[in-house]
Amino acid sequence: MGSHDRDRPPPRFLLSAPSVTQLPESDRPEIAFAGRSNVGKSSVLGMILASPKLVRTSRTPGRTQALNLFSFEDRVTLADLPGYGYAKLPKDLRRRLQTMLVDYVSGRAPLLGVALLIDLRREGATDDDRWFAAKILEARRQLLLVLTKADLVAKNRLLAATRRVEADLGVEAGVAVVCSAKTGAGRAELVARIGELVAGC
Ligand SMILES: Nc1nc2c(ncn2[C@@H]2O[C@H](COP(=O)(O)OP(=O)(O)O)[C@@H](O)[C@H]2O)c(=O)[nH]1
Ligand SMILES: [Mg+2]
Repeated sequence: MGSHDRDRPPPRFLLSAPSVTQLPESDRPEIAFAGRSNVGKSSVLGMILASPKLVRTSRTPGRTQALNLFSFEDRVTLADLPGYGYAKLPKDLRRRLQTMLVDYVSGRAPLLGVALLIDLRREGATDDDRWFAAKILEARRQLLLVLTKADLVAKNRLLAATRRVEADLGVEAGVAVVCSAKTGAGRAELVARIGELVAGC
């Protein structure tokens, strides 16, 4: 899978569902993008699809409260999930979104794996990130660790920040993909890793 060339089907917005039960059944492999509010989920998705305008991004955290599905190269579905960990949302809404995320990772039949995004500037994972990583593994989905906003971190901090997140989540050093939706860094590797997940299913 590569960038969308002449002979590749263009990426498409499929649908937005307010809850897991309203998602249509699908026999296409699905990969979801999860992480704290504002971490860059929609931006990374726009970068992968090579179509930023297709995916809504926002400066205001807590905006996406639905499950948004996109078709990538007509053979995999990519899902933009609501963010977690945004303290300013009302408590009952936060709880509802958490339940929705857990229902999705544990119950969505075509779900192959989850890209868990973490902002490199934090130089580590939060309790929320560890909570969700555990849910992904409990549900026996593949975990793809994606570190975002590399353009905002000094080059001499990148490696330490990456190893710190990997250690915080208890994954092997070197598994994370470092990327920047701003510069496009990491896109080829992300697309390749998605291709590997889909090929291995
Ligand atoms: N500099 C920089 N800003 C980014 C990057 N990715 C996302 N952003 C910005 O971070 C904010 C949140 O991004 P968004 O994709 O909406 O995050 P989401 O809430 O996780 O979907 C927006 O203002 C984006 O423009 C990146 O790689 N570099
Ligand atoms: Mg978003």
